[in-house]
Amino acid sequence: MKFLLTIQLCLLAIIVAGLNVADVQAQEPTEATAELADVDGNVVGQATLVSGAEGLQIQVELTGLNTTEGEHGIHVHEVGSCTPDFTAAGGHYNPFGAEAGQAAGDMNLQNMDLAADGSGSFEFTSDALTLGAGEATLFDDDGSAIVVHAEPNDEVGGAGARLACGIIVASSADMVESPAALPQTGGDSSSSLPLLAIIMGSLMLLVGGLPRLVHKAS
Ligand SMILES: [Cu+2]
Repeated sequence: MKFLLTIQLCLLAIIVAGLNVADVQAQEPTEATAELADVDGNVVGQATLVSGAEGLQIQVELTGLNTTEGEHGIHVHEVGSCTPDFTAAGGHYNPFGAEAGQAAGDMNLQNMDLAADGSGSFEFTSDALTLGAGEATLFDDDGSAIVVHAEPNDEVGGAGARLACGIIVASSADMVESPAALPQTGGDSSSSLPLLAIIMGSLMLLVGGLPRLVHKAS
C-alpha cells in the first residue's frame, strides 16, 4: 500500500510540475516594431517602440521615402491596418477622446525631418501611449499603425496624404517566457508542489479506498 502511494505521489508530482510549466502566463509586451511601407508596398523604414520609465519611446528610421525634403507629420493611427490602402488605418489614435491636435496619436504634433533622399530619424517619448494593458494600449482590439504624411502637421494634426504606413506588432521575444525566467517559476511551484501532491494523493487514495470500505461494510 505504501509502495502504491509512493507511485501515486510521484505521478502526481510529475503532473503538477507539468501543469505549472504549461501555466506560464503571457507577459505584456514591452517592445514593439512596425515595418513601414510606401503606397507601392516598398519597405521604407522601421519603427521601434520601447516601454521606458518616462513613457513609450517611439523611434522611426526612414530610408528612401519618395517625397519632398523637410518636415512631415507622423502619427499613431487607430487601426492596425494599412490595406487595401492607408485609409484603413483610420484616424489618429485618440483613446481619451481629446480635441484634434491633442490626441495621443498626434504625438504632440512633432514632425519628422526628411532629407532629400527620403531618409530621416524621428524620436518621441509619449506618456499617453502604452504597449501594456489599459485604455491607451496600442494593442486594443483593432491594433494601431504608424503613418507618415506628405506635409508637416497643422494645428489639429492634419498633414496631407499618407505616404508610409506600418502596423505596430509586439516583439515576439516579449510574448513568450524567456528561458531565464523559467527556473524562477519552477522555484515558485516547487514550494507548493509537495502539498498539492499530498492532497491529491490522499484524495485518490480515499477514492480508491472507498469501494473497498463499502465492500467490507456490506
Ligand atoms: Cu496621421
